[in-house]
Parts: sequence; structure tokens; C-alpha cells
Amino acid sequence: MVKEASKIVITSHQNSDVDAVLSCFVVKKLISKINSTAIVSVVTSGMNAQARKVVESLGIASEVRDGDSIPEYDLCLLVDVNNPMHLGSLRDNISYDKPMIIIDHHRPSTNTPSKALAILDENAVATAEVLCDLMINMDVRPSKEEAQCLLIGILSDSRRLSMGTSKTMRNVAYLLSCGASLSEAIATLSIPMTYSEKIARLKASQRALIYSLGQWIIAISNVGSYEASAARALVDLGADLAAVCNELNDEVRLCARASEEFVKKTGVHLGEEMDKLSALMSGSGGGHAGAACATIPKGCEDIISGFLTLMSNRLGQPVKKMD
Ligand SMILES: [Mn+2]
Repeated sequence: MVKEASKIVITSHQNSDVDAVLSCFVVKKLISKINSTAIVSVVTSGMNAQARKVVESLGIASEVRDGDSIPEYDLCLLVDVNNPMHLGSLRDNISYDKPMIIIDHHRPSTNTPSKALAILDENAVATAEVLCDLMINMDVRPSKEEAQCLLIGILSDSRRLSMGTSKTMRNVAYLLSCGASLSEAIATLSIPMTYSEKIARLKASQRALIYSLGQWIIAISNVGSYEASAARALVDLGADLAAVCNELNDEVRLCARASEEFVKKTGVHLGEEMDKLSALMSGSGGGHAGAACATIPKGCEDIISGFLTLMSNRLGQPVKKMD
């Protein structure tokens, strides 16, 4: 099909994620190896912020574009999508009478075009993994750049390999042998912190007071911005529970974060605790089990001592300040 086409369009789901966009890019490269004279364009109806950042940092932003229309074509490839309803504004630009190839890892839907050639593996963690399998089967070795794109796609959709099969791991090893770099892939996926966020996190750790609550370590601190990120940083440093306050004009925002172990073993739900604290101090608050905030019209000291008392009562143990 690729050899017979002269104008080829590659597209993906709207709000395209990292796996979608990088897979489109590698499909484009693969097509150029099979049919070097075809005109190939990648168009999606908009990519998400992380995908945009990733294509910019890989220097391939000019190869994939956002658009509301698709150029004239004689072969269309749907990548990381099999339901045309998910194509956003491009949906009406697709002709179902023309040849179509689907390369995807999502469950087929009733809208999946039945006439299309579907290369679809629901057990793959990412479309990048389907592509890796496809290239191995075609005996086409990915270039270093293609291997890097496929690795980033796999890491992104598998939440950095927190899921996958033995084949996923073999594919990762294969991509590394083709020149991909795991550390660079992880770095590409991390959104860089702003200068002020870095400062807030470092100041929070510099100013932190440490308490014990039974077996648990609590870190308390204050910053002038990024209190949520600062609380996360204290947990990343080793605190089981961290609360960081930020004194705004007439109120304080307190953000707490807890380690997974703390949430699991104590059963504490920080969202509920922040809700309780707010109710006691005429503020408002809430959130998730391991991440919650409250905005309260009182001073930092009162709020922190209220928070520690609440935790002490909840776990039935005294809070002790550590030197
Ligand atoms: Mn995907």
C-alpha cells in the first residue's frame, strides 16, 4: 500500500500525546524508507503541552504539525487511534473509500473502519511498541533517532515502565542496542522546573522543622510560592508527611503531601484531614489521600499547630519535635 501511494497522510487522536506524536514521526521515517518519492505529511488536530515540549526538545517540531485540515492524499494512516471520532476537527477530512492503515494499541471500537488494514496490538503498552515490533518483523533497524523516539513513546505510555510485558522489556533492550538512551529519554519527559520553583523547593528544605509521629517523620516548612511542589520535594527527600505553608495577604495556603507508604499503612486521607482542619478554622480545603491543600484566614503558626494536633489525634500518638 505504501509503495503504491504518492501522497500519504499520517494522523492521530486530538490532543495528541507523546506516544501518538513520536509514533507518527517514526511512521513517517519508516514510510520514507519504503517509498522515498511519496509526499508524506503528519497532521493532528493539536498536541498536548508535554508532546509539544518533547518534539521541540528533540528538534522535530517542523515534522509534525497541528491543523484543522488534511491535504489531499491517496493513503491515510491512523496512528495511536482506531476510532475516527477521536480525530477531532480532522474527522470530516478522512475519506473511508480511500486506502487506510491503522497502527494502534487501543481496543478496537464499533467505529473502527472495517476496510482498513489494522496493525493493532491491545497488549502493547504503547503504539511505539507496536511500531518496534513492526520494524523488527520488517527487518528494518531503527536509526538512533527513531529508537530514541520509540523508547520515549514506550516510557511515556507505560508510566516509565510501571507496566508492560516481557516483550516490552525486550523491545526496550533492543532500542537501547540501536543507540537509544534511557537517561536522555527520562530527561526529555521531565518538564523542567522554573527558577523560582527550584528556589522554593530548596528554601523549604533549608527551613524545614522535623517532627516524629510514632514511626513517621513529618517535615514542616514555609515558602512564598510553590508550596505544593515544596511539600512534594520534602517527601522526595525522605519525609513521610510534609506540610508547607505560604502566607498570602490575609490568609494562608497550607499544602500537604504524604508518601505512598504513609497513606497505605495509616489509612490517613489528607483531603479529609484538610477538610476537617478548614472546617475548624473557617477556611476551605480538600484533595486526594496523599496530596491536599487548604486556604485558611489565620497565621501560619496556628494552622501548622492545628494540622499537627489533627495528625496526632488521628494516629493516637504524640508529635515530638526533633533537634
Ligand atoms: Mn498510546
